[in-house]
Amino acid sequence: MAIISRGFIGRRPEVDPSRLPPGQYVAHDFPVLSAGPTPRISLDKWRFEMTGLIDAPRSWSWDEFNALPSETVTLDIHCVTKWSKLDTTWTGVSVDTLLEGVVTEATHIMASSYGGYTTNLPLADVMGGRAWVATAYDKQLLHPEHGGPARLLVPHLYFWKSAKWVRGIELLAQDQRGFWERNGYHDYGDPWREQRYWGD
Ligand SMILES: Nc1nc2c(c(=O)[nH]1)N[C@H]1C(S)=C(S)[C@@H](COP(=O)(O)O)O[C@H]1N2
Ligand SMILES: [Mo]
Repeated sequence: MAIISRGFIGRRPEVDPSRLPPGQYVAHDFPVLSAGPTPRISLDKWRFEMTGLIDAPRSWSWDEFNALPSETVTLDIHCVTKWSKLDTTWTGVSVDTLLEGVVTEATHIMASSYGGYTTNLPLADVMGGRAWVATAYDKQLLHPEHGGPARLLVPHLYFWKSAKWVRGIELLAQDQRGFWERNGYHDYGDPWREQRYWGD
């Protein structure tokens, strides 16, 4: 007679604990976290703009943006509300590609979204193959609730830095706080150092 334990059958595949930042648990669904309603942006009006401290501002229409070289990457994301999602697959344009040839003295950026959300990051953190403007999740066009048409993707920082419905990046001469950063969230937001809130 075989004794089959429910615990054994029902168990999820083990997660390598070294992939989980302190205080995080693994989510198997894909939660939606939005501070306001989901903006609907028609693709013929959509643009991505690079402004601020830049020799010449840059701007792409949806078609121009989609003609840029893109990458498909699989990586882990970490939300400050403590869920992490492992091995998520995204397709998008590396911010390095968008910055190619830019001459700037900027040290920081502000990402802005359709709908008014903002979040700030050091310029260095969106360079070096660590940030994308993603237009697809799991090889499907990005669902509006998850930021479609396009969202910023900066997986090495807490997920509030990955602005959904992103409309542009402003290059800044010094740091400025974005929406959550003014409202109690940490300025930088490294999940491995648990930089969740002011003072962490
Ligand atoms: N424009 C915009 N971007 C946003 C948010 C938001 O409210 N508005 N929420 C942030 C937060 S707190 C998280 S955790 C993630 C959630 O992304 P998801 O809804 O695709 O899981 O988006 C981030 N980007
Ligand atoms: Mo979040």
